[in-house]
Amino acid sequence: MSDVLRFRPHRRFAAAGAMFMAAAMVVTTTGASLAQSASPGDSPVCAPVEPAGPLPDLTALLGHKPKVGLVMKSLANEFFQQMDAGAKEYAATQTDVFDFQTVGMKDERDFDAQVQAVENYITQQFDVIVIAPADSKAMVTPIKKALDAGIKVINIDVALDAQAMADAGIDLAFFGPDNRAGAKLAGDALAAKLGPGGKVVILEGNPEADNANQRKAGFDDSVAEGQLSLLDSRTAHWETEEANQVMTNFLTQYPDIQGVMAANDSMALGVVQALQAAGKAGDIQVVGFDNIPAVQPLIKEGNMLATVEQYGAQMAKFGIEFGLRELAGEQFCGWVQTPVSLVTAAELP
Ligand code: ALL
Repeated sequence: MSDVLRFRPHRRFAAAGAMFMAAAMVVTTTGASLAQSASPGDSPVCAPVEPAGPLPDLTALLGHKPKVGLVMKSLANEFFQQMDAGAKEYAATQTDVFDFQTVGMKDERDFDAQVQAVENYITQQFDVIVIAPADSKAMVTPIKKALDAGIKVINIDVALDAQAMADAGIDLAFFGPDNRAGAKLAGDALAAKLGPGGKVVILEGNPEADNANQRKAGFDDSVAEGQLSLLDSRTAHWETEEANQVMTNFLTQYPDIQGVMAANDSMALGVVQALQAAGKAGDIQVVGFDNIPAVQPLIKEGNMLATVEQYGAQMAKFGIEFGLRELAGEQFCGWVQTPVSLVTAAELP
């Protein structure tokens, strides 16, 4: 598994086409390597990803042992179960450095639970909140409240909306993958399998989440480049059961579907269930995103073509680590890019 993170300059400078400078490899306290590319346009307040040295004694610095809280999305989703387990495992090795708590949502649209979780961490005077926002715009307000209370907030997995942040007067770094490029890896695998003219549908994630929109854009890139024929694209809100229903309807509406691109594996599971019910599993190609344990047998048996690994547990661990460094006085900005990789039967044991 690759632990490489890439540091990209701030989006506004990246958009302006700033030149990347030489990359430097460093090793973090989690033992993973980071690649940093600095841009001449970077704001001087942006700390380099490369750690300047070991962390100071945070308990002595703050006068108390820091409290770090992780806010995730649906704990019914294996992606977040793995993130939860990985983050707790890491925190258990650092109990002398910080105290740790995690919280998730009961399902993918339980948005209020996220707002409540942030509020609770503010009330309990947490020092760091690491959060995968369920809604890129709506979560800006509670996050601003946490920042105003002096809490360091680390945005992982789903980028906050740039305009909503600008409107609120905040500018947080994003620690997460290139979702568009990741989705294109899966889409390209499907395009290669079907060839030009292949008839496909897309199942999208929650439209409120930036990563759902990025993945849709990546699938669209594969459709255009691979000259696929896109029959339809609808959201199933990241959920298995809803994807099952949407796919069942698609099969009636478009009996000649050849391939499905699902923006996460929870939805790919629902797609495969619908295909199994229709006796079409294995005949219609399915790609997903996350590499959760539940899809691996499906890929090995040929009921799914591919998925995308995005190293969720590592993402949370890096989020915690960068949060602690912010407590020690560093300030990050821009996009610290975490890795993605394609997983097919060839990559599975
Ligand atoms: C995203 C994650 C996963 C996940 C989805 C559902 O933020 O990156 O792909 O499956 O949320 O909540």
